[in-house]
Amino acid sequence: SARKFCVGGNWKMNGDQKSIAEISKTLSGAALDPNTEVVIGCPAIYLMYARNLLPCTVGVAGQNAYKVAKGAFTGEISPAMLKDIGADWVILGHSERRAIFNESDELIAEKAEHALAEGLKVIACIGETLDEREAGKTNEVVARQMCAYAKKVRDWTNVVVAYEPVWAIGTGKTATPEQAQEVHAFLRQWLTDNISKEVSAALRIQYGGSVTAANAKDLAKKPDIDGFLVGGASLKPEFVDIINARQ
Ligand code: G2H
Repeated sequence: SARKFCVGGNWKMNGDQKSIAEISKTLSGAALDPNTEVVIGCPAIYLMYARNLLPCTVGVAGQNAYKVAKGAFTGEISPAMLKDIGADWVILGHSERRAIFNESDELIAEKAEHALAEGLKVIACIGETLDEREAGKTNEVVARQMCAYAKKVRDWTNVVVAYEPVWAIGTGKTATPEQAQEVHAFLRQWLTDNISKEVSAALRIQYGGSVTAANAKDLAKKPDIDGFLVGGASLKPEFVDIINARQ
């Protein structure tokens, strides 16, 4: 497709100066597919450090950012701060932010709106829980989450959607390529029906949830899977093989 393959690493709350230097060295020394856009979500405290060590072709992302530029919000960071230190991206609405930190669809959408207004690119996460899938509510849940974003996002150019079924996250239980493609195709149709044909054709939809070097190639063959958001495996050398999954 015309959509550039886009692979995100999500280090979550992992890493230290030593391990980040090692990962950066691995990525600097590797032949990364020039047709894949790569971005790494790094703990905020190490963003500048990682930015300095990673190849300049690899983007860095915050894993969260608040919905306003500055002020009395102890413990938060803003999109303006991410931009200031050389991060071009932010991951928003990850299921861990939703489940552990009680972030609502509405708050996440407000964060996305503000991050985009500040010139950041946004990886907008969505995904159903196991209970929701077993109740047959997968499409309903991802549509609700997309609706919330759509209320606040006017221009989708700088948005990548990450579909991450919660039951597949960090569990080693990857969605099969068919299961993932089914939801990605639903999302593509949802975009056509609710946003526009143009946005539907252009918007990248990543799959996330226990992606490894072993399963990335088959997932990457599916027509509506435009990349990955990778947790555990992005901390390991196999991340290179995931970046190169389309080769
Ligand atoms: C899903 C994913 C990265 P993992 O959270 O966003 O993590 O690949 O470890 O399942």
